[in-house]
Amino acid sequence: MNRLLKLTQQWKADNLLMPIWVEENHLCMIDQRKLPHKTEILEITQVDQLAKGIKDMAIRGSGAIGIAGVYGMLLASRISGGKKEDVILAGKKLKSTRPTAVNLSKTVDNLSKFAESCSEDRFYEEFMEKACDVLEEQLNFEKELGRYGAEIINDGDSILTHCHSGALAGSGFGGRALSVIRTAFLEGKNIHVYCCETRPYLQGARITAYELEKFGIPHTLITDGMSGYLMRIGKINKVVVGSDRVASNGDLINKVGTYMHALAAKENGIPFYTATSSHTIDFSLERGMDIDVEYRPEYEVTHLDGKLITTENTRALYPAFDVTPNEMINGIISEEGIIRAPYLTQLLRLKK
Ligand code: RI2
Repeated sequence: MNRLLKLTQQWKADNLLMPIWVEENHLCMIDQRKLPHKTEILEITQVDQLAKGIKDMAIRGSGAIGIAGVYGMLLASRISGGKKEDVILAGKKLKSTRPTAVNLSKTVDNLSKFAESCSEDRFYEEFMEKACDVLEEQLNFEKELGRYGAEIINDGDSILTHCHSGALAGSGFGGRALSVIRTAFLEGKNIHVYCCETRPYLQGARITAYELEKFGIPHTLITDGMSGYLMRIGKINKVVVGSDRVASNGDLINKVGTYMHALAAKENGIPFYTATSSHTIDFSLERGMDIDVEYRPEYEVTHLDGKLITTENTRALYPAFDVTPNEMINGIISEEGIIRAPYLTQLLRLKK
C-alpha cells in the first residue's frame, strides 16, 4: 500500500470529514451541491472530470480546491506515464476553473515547478511523496490555526460566521473558521454560532449548519441581512470568517457579503477576524481591490433549487467575492499565530 492510501486510512480512522480522498483506482469527492440531504460521492478518474467538479462547485472552499489541485496533479502524473508536459497542461486546466481563491493556483504552480525537477524514471513516486507532504501540511495548518484561533474565543461568545469555511472546505478537521470554533468548543468553551445562509449558493445553510450539527456545536441559522441588527441587540459579539485570498497589506477577499458583516461589526464595536493559512496569502497582490473577482452565472441568483424565482426578464449579477479592507480586521488567524496590524510588515512572518 502506498503512503497516500495509508494516510487516507489514518484520516478515515480519525473521523475527518474529507471533501476529497483517494481509493485504489480513483478519487472520491463528496458532491457538496447535494448536501445536507444526500451524501453523494463522485468517482473521479480523469482530470477533466475534476476540473468540471471544481468549476461547478461540487467541491468548493479555498482550502478544499487547493487540495483538489494536489489530487488532480497527482492523477495527471499517474495518467501521464512520466510525460511532464501533460502534467503541466493538466495544471493549467485545473487553475482556470476558479480564479479568485489563491490556494488552487498556488498549489498547482508549485506542483508544476516540482514536476519539472522530478526524475524521469521515478516521476510518479516522487510526485506522490510531494503530494503527501502537501496534504499532511494542510491538515497540520488547519489544526494549528484552530489552536491559535481558539485563544480569541471566550466562554459565552456568540460568533457570526459567513459562508462555509469548515471541514469540507479544507482537509476535514474544520477548515479555517470552523477549526477555530471547533477547537474552542472542544476546549470546553460555552459558545453559540450564528451562521449566515449565504445567498445565492447557500453554503452556510446547507453545509455550515450541517457541519456544526455533526460537531455538536450549538448554532442558529440566519439570513445574510440579519447580522447588523443581531449585533446591535447584542446577540453576536464576534465575527470569524474564512478567506479565499489575503493581500500582502492584509485586505481580505472572501465570499460576497463578508464586507457588509465587517461594516456592521465595526459600527457596533465587534471584533472581526479571518482565519487563514500562509498558503492563502498572496504576497504578489498589493491590495485587495486589485483582484480578479469571479463572476458566476446569473441563473445562480435567479433560480433556487433549479426553479426560477424571478420573472423571466429579471437580470441578476453575482460577484462571488468581495473585499474587506485591512483596517476593519482585528486579526488574521494563521498556523503561525494571530497576525495583527500593521499587516504589511507582520504578514511577512508567513512568507516562507
Ligand atoms: P476557506 C468560499 O467560497 C467562501 O468564500 C468561504 O469563506 C471560503 O470559500 C472558504 O474557504 P466558495 O468556494 O477559507 O464557496 O475555508 O465560493 O478555505
